Amino acid sequence: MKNCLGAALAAGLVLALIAAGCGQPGGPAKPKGPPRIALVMKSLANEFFKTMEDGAAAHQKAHASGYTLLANGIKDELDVAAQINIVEQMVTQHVDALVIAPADSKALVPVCKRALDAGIVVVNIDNKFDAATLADKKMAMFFVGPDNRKGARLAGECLARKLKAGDPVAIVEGAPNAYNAIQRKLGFEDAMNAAGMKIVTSQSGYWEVAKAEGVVAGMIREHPELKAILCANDSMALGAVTALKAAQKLKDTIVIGFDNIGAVQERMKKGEILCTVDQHADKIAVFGIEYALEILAKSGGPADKETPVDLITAENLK
Ligand code: ALL
Repeated sequence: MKNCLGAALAAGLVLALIAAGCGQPGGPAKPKGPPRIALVMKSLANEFFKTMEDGAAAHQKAHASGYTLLANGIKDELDVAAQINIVEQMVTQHVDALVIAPADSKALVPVCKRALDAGIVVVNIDNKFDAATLADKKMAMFFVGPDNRKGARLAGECLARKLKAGDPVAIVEGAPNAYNAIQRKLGFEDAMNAAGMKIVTSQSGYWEVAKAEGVVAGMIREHPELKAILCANDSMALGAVTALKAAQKLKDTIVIGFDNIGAVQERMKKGEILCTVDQHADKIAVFGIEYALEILAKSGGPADKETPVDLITAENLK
Protein backbone atom coordinates (compact mmCIF):
# COMPACT_ATOMS: atom_id res chain seq x y z
CA MET A 1 0.00 0.00 0.00
CA LYS A 2 2.86 2.35 0.86
CA ASN A 3 4.28 2.35 -2.68
CA CYS A 4 0.88 2.64 -4.16
CA LEU A 5 0.00 5.59 -1.97
CA GLY A 6 3.34 7.21 -2.77
CA ALA A 7 2.62 6.92 -6.47
CA ALA A 8 -0.89 8.19 -5.89
CA LEU A 9 0.37 11.20 -3.94
CA ALA A 10 2.93 11.98 -6.60
CA ALA A 11 0.16 11.67 -9.14
CA GLY A 12 -2.37 13.71 -7.19
CA LEU A 13 -4.75 10.81 -7.47
CA VAL A 14 -5.22 9.73 -3.89
CA LEU A 15 -8.98 9.46 -3.95
CA ALA A 16 -9.21 7.75 -7.31
CA LEU A 17 -6.70 5.07 -6.39
CA ILE A 18 -7.90 4.40 -2.84
CA ALA A 19 -11.52 4.26 -3.92
CA ALA A 20 -10.54 1.75 -6.58
CA GLY A 21 -8.93 -0.51 -3.98
CA CYS A 22 -5.27 0.06 -4.86
CA GLY A 23 -3.00 -2.56 -3.33
CA GLN A 24 -5.42 -5.43 -2.97
CA PRO A 25 -3.82 -8.74 -3.88
CA GLY A 26 -4.15 -9.28 -7.62
CA GLY A 27 -5.54 -5.77 -8.02
CA PRO A 28 -9.15 -4.67 -8.03
CA ALA A 29 -11.73 -6.05 -10.41
CA LYS A 30 -12.26 -4.06 -13.59
CA PRO A 31 -14.96 -1.50 -12.82
CA LYS A 32 -17.98 -1.08 -15.11
CA GLY A 33 -18.83 2.21 -16.76
CA PRO A 34 -17.21 4.43 -19.39
CA PRO A 35 -13.62 3.68 -20.42
CA ARG A 36 -10.93 4.78 -18.00
CA ILE A 37 -7.98 6.48 -19.60
CA ALA A 38 -4.70 6.95 -17.75
CA LEU A 39 -2.60 9.90 -18.85
CA VAL A 40 0.99 9.31 -17.74
CA MET A 41 3.19 12.40 -17.95
CA LYS A 42 6.61 13.44 -16.75
CA SER A 43 7.50 16.18 -14.27
CA LEU A 44 4.46 18.12 -13.12
CA ALA A 45 6.92 20.73 -11.83
CA ASN A 46 7.42 21.60 -15.51
CA GLU A 47 4.70 24.01 -16.66
CA PHE A 48 4.62 22.15 -19.98
CA PHE A 49 3.03 19.12 -18.31
CA LYS A 50 0.76 21.24 -16.13
CA THR A 51 -0.61 22.76 -19.35
CA MET A 52 -0.94 19.28 -20.83
CA GLU A 53 -2.83 18.07 -17.75
CA ASP A 54 -5.15 21.11 -17.76
CA GLY A 55 -5.94 20.55 -21.45
CA ALA A 56 -6.78 16.89 -20.79
CA ALA A 57 -8.92 17.76 -17.75
CA ALA A 58 -10.91 20.33 -19.74
CA HIS A 59 -11.48 17.79 -22.53
CA GLN A 60 -12.66 15.16 -20.05
CA LYS A 61 -15.05 17.68 -18.47
CA ALA A 62 -16.54 18.39 -21.88
CA HIS A 63 -16.90 14.63 -22.55
CA ALA A 64 -17.73 13.54 -19.01
CA SER A 65 -19.98 10.67 -20.02
CA GLY A 66 -17.47 9.43 -22.62
CA TYR A 67 -14.56 8.52 -20.37
CA THR A 68 -12.89 8.90 -16.98
CA LEU A 69 -9.42 10.43 -16.77
CA LEU A 70 -6.66 9.37 -14.37
CA ALA A 71 -3.91 11.97 -14.75
CA ASN A 72 -0.49 11.04 -13.40
CA GLY A 73 2.95 12.56 -13.31
CA ILE A 74 6.31 12.27 -11.61
CA LYS A 75 8.19 14.69 -9.41
CA ASP A 76 11.30 15.26 -11.45
CA GLU A 77 12.14 14.85 -15.11
CA LEU A 78 14.48 11.89 -14.69
CA ASP A 79 12.58 9.73 -12.22
CA VAL A 80 12.12 6.95 -14.72
CA ALA A 81 11.54 4.34 -11.98
CA ALA A 82 8.60 6.34 -10.61
CA GLN A 83 7.06 6.54 -14.07
CA ILE A 84 7.45 2.77 -14.57
CA ASN A 85 5.78 2.32 -11.18
CA ILE A 86 2.81 4.47 -12.24
CA VAL A 87 2.32 2.39 -15.40
CA GLU A 88 2.42 -0.77 -13.29
CA GLN A 89 -0.25 0.70 -11.00
CA MET A 90 -2.41 1.55 -13.99
CA VAL A 91 -2.13 -2.02 -15.30
CA THR A 92 -3.17 -3.30 -11.87
CA GLN A 93 -6.10 -0.88 -11.99
CA HIS A 94 -7.20 -2.39 -15.35
CA VAL A 95 -7.47 0.96 -17.08
CA ASP A 96 -8.75 0.70 -20.65
CA ALA A 97 -6.10 2.90 -22.22
CA LEU A 98 -2.76 4.39 -21.36
CA VAL A 99 -1.68 7.65 -22.98
CA ILE A 100 1.97 8.08 -22.14
CA ALA A 101 4.73 10.67 -22.56
CA PRO A 102 7.72 8.49 -21.66
CA ALA A 103 10.55 10.01 -19.60
CA ASP A 104 12.92 7.62 -21.36
CA SER A 105 12.33 6.32 -24.89
CA LYS A 106 13.81 2.90 -24.10
CA ALA A 107 13.29 2.17 -20.40
CA LEU A 108 9.49 2.48 -20.48
CA VAL A 109 9.07 0.00 -23.34
CA PRO A 110 8.96 -3.25 -21.29
CA VAL A 111 6.29 -2.00 -18.87
CA CYS A 112 4.19 -0.71 -21.77
CA LYS A 113 4.53 -4.16 -23.33
CA ARG A 114 3.05 -5.58 -20.13
CA ALA A 115 0.16 -3.12 -20.48
CA LEU A 116 -0.44 -4.16 -24.11
CA ASP A 117 -0.27 -7.84 -23.13
CA ALA A 118 -2.91 -7.10 -20.48
CA GLY A 119 -5.21 -5.85 -23.26
CA ILE A 120 -4.74 -2.15 -22.53
CA VAL A 121 -4.63 0.27 -25.46
CA VAL A 122 -1.34 2.19 -25.33
CA VAL A 123 -0.85 5.47 -27.18
CA ASN A 124 2.57 7.12 -27.16
CA ILE A 125 2.48 10.93 -27.02
CA ASP A 126 5.02 13.77 -26.93
CA ASN A 127 8.28 11.79 -26.74
CA LYS A 128 8.48 8.88 -29.16
CA PHE A 129 9.56 5.42 -28.09
CA ASP A 130 12.81 4.17 -29.55
CA ALA A 131 12.04 2.30 -32.79
CA ALA A 132 14.76 -0.36 -32.31
CA THR A 133 13.62 -1.15 -28.75
CA LEU A 134 10.02 -1.50 -29.96
CA ALA A 135 11.12 -3.74 -32.83
CA ASP A 136 13.14 -5.84 -30.43
CA LYS A 137 10.01 -6.47 -28.36
CA LYS A 138 7.94 -6.95 -31.54
CA MET A 139 5.70 -4.08 -30.52
CA ALA A 140 3.84 -1.61 -32.67
CA MET A 141 2.94 1.69 -31.08
CA PHE A 142 1.15 4.73 -32.48
CA PHE A 143 2.71 8.11 -31.87
CA VAL A 144 0.89 11.38 -31.41
CA GLY A 145 3.24 14.34 -31.23
CA PRO A 146 5.26 16.92 -33.08
CA ASP A 147 8.20 16.76 -35.43
CA ASN A 148 10.75 17.96 -32.89
CA ARG A 149 13.53 18.32 -35.42
CA LYS A 150 11.36 20.66 -37.47
CA GLY A 151 10.43 22.69 -34.34
CA ALA A 152 14.05 23.07 -33.24
CA ARG A 153 15.07 24.04 -36.75
CA LEU A 154 12.50 26.86 -36.72
CA ALA A 155 13.96 28.27 -33.50
CA GLY A 156 17.52 27.79 -34.77
CA GLU A 157 16.70 29.66 -38.00
CA CYS A 158 15.21 32.53 -35.99
CA LEU A 159 18.45 32.69 -34.00
CA ALA A 160 20.62 32.48 -37.12
CA ARG A 161 19.00 35.66 -38.42
CA LYS A 162 20.52 37.49 -35.41
CA LEU A 163 24.03 36.03 -35.76
CA LYS A 164 26.74 36.15 -38.39
CA ALA A 165 28.40 33.15 -40.03
CA GLY A 166 31.20 31.75 -37.92
CA ASP A 167 29.72 32.85 -34.58
CA PRO A 168 30.35 30.32 -31.79
CA VAL A 169 27.23 28.79 -30.20
CA ALA A 170 26.40 26.05 -27.67
CA ILE A 171 23.55 23.53 -27.41
CA VAL A 172 21.98 22.45 -24.12
CA GLU A 173 20.37 19.08 -24.78
CA GLY A 174 17.49 17.35 -23.01
CA ALA A 175 17.69 13.92 -21.39
CA PRO A 176 20.06 11.68 -23.37
CA ASN A 177 17.60 8.78 -23.73
CA ALA A 178 14.70 10.91 -24.91
CA TYR A 179 14.04 10.68 -28.64
CA ASN A 180 12.61 14.21 -28.76
CA ALA A 181 15.78 15.56 -27.10
CA ILE A 182 17.88 13.89 -29.80
CA GLN A 183 15.63 15.26 -32.55
CA ARG A 184 15.79 18.78 -31.15
CA LYS A 185 19.56 18.65 -31.08
CA LEU A 186 19.52 17.59 -34.75
CA GLY A 187 17.13 20.43 -35.60
CA PHE A 188 19.37 22.99 -33.90
CA GLU A 189 22.36 21.56 -35.76
CA ASP A 190 20.49 21.72 -39.09
CA ALA A 191 19.84 25.44 -38.63
CA MET A 192 23.30 26.29 -37.28
CA ASN A 193 25.15 24.32 -39.97
CA ALA A 194 23.02 25.80 -42.75
CA ALA A 195 23.88 29.32 -41.55
CA GLY A 196 27.59 28.53 -40.99
CA MET A 197 27.68 28.93 -37.19
CA LYS A 198 30.28 27.11 -35.13
CA ILE A 199 28.81 24.72 -32.54
CA VAL A 200 31.63 24.67 -29.98
CA THR A 201 29.96 22.48 -27.37
CA SER A 202 26.77 20.46 -26.82
CA GLN A 203 25.93 19.05 -23.40
CA SER A 204 22.89 17.69 -21.60
CA GLY A 205 21.01 19.85 -19.09
CA TYR A 206 18.63 16.90 -18.46
CA TRP A 207 15.54 19.09 -19.10
CA GLU A 208 15.96 20.78 -15.67
CA VAL A 209 16.39 24.49 -14.74
CA ALA A 210 19.11 23.97 -12.12
CA LYS A 211 21.06 21.38 -14.08
CA ALA A 212 21.10 23.64 -17.14
CA GLU A 213 22.22 26.59 -15.04
CA GLY A 214 25.26 24.59 -13.88
CA VAL A 215 26.03 23.33 -17.38
CA VAL A 216 25.79 26.81 -18.91
CA ALA A 217 27.95 28.32 -16.15
CA GLY A 218 30.63 25.80 -17.13
CA MET A 219 30.17 26.44 -20.86
CA ILE A 220 30.67 30.18 -20.56
CA ARG A 221 33.73 29.72 -18.34
CA GLU A 222 35.26 27.47 -20.97
CA HIS A 223 34.01 29.39 -24.02
CA PRO A 224 33.63 33.05 -23.00
CA GLU A 225 33.25 33.95 -26.68
CA LEU A 226 29.85 32.17 -27.01
CA LYS A 227 27.23 34.22 -28.88
CA ALA A 228 24.20 32.01 -28.26
CA ILE A 229 22.85 29.12 -26.19
CA LEU A 230 20.26 26.87 -27.85
CA CYS A 231 18.22 25.07 -25.19
CA ALA A 232 16.10 22.01 -25.95
CA ASN A 233 13.37 23.14 -23.56
CA ASP A 234 12.24 26.30 -21.79
CA SER A 235 13.14 25.11 -18.28
CA MET A 236 16.76 24.92 -19.41
CA ALA A 237 16.51 28.30 -21.16
CA LEU A 238 15.53 29.79 -17.78
CA GLY A 239 18.57 28.13 -16.20
CA ALA A 240 20.77 29.47 -18.99
CA VAL A 241 19.51 33.03 -18.40
CA THR A 242 20.33 32.76 -14.68
CA ALA A 243 23.85 31.53 -15.41
CA LEU A 244 24.44 34.26 -18.00
CA LYS A 245 23.16 36.95 -15.66
CA ALA A 246 25.47 35.74 -12.88
CA ALA A 247 28.42 35.95 -15.30
CA GLN A 248 27.18 39.34 -16.61
CA LYS A 249 26.99 37.93 -20.10
CA LEU A 250 23.29 38.01 -20.84
CA LYS A 251 23.48 41.10 -23.02
CA ASP A 252 26.14 39.50 -25.26
CA THR A 253 24.57 36.05 -25.51
CA ILE A 254 21.27 35.08 -27.12
CA VAL A 255 19.18 32.33 -25.49
CA ILE A 256 16.50 30.27 -27.24
CA GLY A 257 14.14 27.63 -25.83
CA PHE A 258 11.35 25.20 -26.70
CA ASP A 259 7.84 24.83 -25.15
CA ASN A 260 6.43 28.38 -24.88
CA ILE A 261 5.81 28.28 -21.12
CA GLY A 262 4.54 31.40 -19.33
CA ALA A 263 7.82 32.10 -17.52
CA VAL A 264 9.67 32.18 -20.85
CA GLN A 265 7.05 34.41 -22.45
CA GLU A 266 7.82 36.93 -19.69
CA ARG A 267 11.56 36.68 -20.45
CA MET A 268 10.91 37.13 -24.16
CA LYS A 269 8.96 40.31 -23.45
CA LYS A 270 11.96 41.59 -21.47
CA GLY A 271 14.34 40.66 -24.30
CA GLU A 272 16.14 38.04 -22.22
CA ILE A 273 15.14 35.12 -24.46
CA LEU A 274 14.83 35.47 -28.23
CA CYS A 275 12.35 32.77 -29.16
CA THR A 276 10.75 29.48 -28.25
CA VAL A 277 8.60 26.85 -29.95
CA ASP A 278 4.97 26.21 -29.11
CA GLN A 279 4.21 22.52 -29.43
CA HIS A 280 0.70 23.02 -28.00
CA ALA A 281 1.02 21.01 -24.81
CA ASP A 282 -2.70 21.42 -24.11
CA LYS A 283 -3.55 19.61 -27.35
CA ILE A 284 -1.00 16.78 -27.37
CA ALA A 285 -2.65 14.75 -24.59
CA VAL A 286 -6.13 15.55 -25.93
CA PHE A 287 -5.19 14.17 -29.36
CA GLY A 288 -3.74 11.09 -27.64
CA ILE A 289 -6.92 10.59 -25.60
CA GLU A 290 -9.13 11.02 -28.67
CA TYR A 291 -6.97 8.53 -30.50
CA ALA A 292 -7.23 6.03 -27.63
CA LEU A 293 -11.03 6.44 -27.61
CA GLU A 294 -11.14 5.82 -31.36
CA ILE A 295 -9.08 2.65 -30.97
CA LEU A 296 -11.31 1.49 -28.11
CA ALA A 297 -14.35 2.11 -30.32
CA LYS A 298 -12.53 0.22 -33.10
CA SER A 299 -12.87 3.18 -35.43
CA GLY A 300 -9.27 4.43 -35.32
CA GLY A 301 -6.87 3.76 -38.15
CA PRO A 302 -3.32 2.66 -37.36
CA ALA A 303 -1.33 5.76 -38.20
CA ASP A 304 0.88 8.21 -36.35
CA LYS A 305 -0.50 11.70 -35.93
CA GLU A 306 1.78 14.72 -36.29
CA THR A 307 0.84 17.69 -34.10
CA PRO A 308 1.83 21.28 -34.93
CA VAL A 309 4.92 23.26 -33.90
CA ASP A 310 5.04 27.06 -34.14
CA LEU A 311 7.85 29.53 -33.66
CA ILE A 312 7.10 32.10 -30.94
CA THR A 313 8.95 35.41 -30.59
CA ALA A 314 8.17 38.51 -28.53
CA GLU A 315 6.32 39.80 -31.61
CA ASN A 316 3.75 37.00 -31.31
CA LEU A 317 3.07 37.92 -27.68
CA LYS A 318 1.99 41.51 -28.31
C1 ALL B 1 9.45 16.74 -23.36
C2 ALL B 1 8.53 17.82 -23.73
C3 ALL B 1 8.95 19.16 -23.25
C4 ALL B 1 9.50 19.13 -21.87
C5 ALL B 1 10.40 17.95 -21.63
C6 ALL B 1 10.74 17.79 -20.17
O1 ALL B 1 8.97 15.47 -23.62
O2 ALL B 1 8.22 17.80 -25.07
O3 ALL B 1 9.67 19.92 -24.16
O4 ALL B 1 10.04 20.33 -21.45
O5 ALL B 1 9.80 16.79 -22.04
O6 ALL B 1 10.38 16.60 -19.64
